[in-house]
Amino acid sequence: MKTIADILGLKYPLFQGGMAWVADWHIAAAVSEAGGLGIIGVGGADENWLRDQIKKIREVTDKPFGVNLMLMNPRADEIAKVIAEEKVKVVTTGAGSAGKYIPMWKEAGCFIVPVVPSVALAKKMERDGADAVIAEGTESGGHVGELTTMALVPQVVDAVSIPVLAAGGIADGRGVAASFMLGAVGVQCGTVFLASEEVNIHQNYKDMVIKAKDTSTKVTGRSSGAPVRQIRNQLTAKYLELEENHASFEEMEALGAGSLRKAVVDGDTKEGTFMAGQISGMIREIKPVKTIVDEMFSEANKLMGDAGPVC
Ligand code: TUI
Repeated sequence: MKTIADILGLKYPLFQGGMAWVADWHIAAAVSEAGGLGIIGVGGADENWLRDQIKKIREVTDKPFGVNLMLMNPRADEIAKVIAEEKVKVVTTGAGSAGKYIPMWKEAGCFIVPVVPSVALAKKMERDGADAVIAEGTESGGHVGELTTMALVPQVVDAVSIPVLAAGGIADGRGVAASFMLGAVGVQCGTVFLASEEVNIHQNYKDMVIKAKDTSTKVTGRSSGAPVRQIRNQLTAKYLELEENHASFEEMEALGAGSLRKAVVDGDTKEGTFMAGQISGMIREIKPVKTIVDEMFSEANKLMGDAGPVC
């Protein structure tokens, strides 16, 4: 039977998460060159930014890559069109339901992989024509659902007939092996690439991940309906205090405005939003992407023998 890596022309069944502000062509090209699927994460950027990023990645690699559309982006319609026009090989989506774009992307020949936090959304995405789903547990960084990877992945695997990739808390061969044991055919990792040489983010962001321990991340925004996991700092303390005091949505929005840029571009350790997953505590050093990926899969293959990803 064909593996997801065979279908997409990859060495490893590994997607890189489409991290807003972080996942530009630099990290995407490095992951694709290393044998995974690099993904350009559009986040809150516009369609012109995406066109430029696609042009740049095509200049530096001929390996397959993908684009992630964050569905809360106000310019989602225009960005979805660019994805189709550029015939991007793989499209992942987050923070919403991708249904309305699927026919257009299918027409363009894209392989469509929504990120889902629940069985209900996985089933809906399958009905709407998705080619696979990524079941993402709440261990992940950024916008998260409620269920853990351990509970979510097998339930999604049982509920749909399309391939399922696992995400949330995976940063080494043990996580890959565990994902396969849960029935996943591949993994998506984000946090581990924050501690890579190639990722185009402020050094302070990388240092925050390296210094983090198991309990260093917090989820803010559960009460306002946009829960976001990030490394604890002065901003999260203020945010959680506002939430406890039932501050208005507007007050909390104002506090968070522009804070991801402050983290990624300015390295503002006090007022930036340093989105990262719970597995940050296991990540101890900055490595080249190729080393991260090769180590992850040689460890997974050792652990799993013939049941493993075989790559
Ligand atoms: O989307 C992500 N992770 C993200 S997006 C992002 S940008 C952002 N910044 C600030 C606030 C909010 C977003 C940073 N990280 N992961 C995939 C994911 N999707 N996690 C959870 C969901 C999700 C949640 C609810 C998907 C669908 C959903 O409801 C669908 C519906 O409409 O029924």
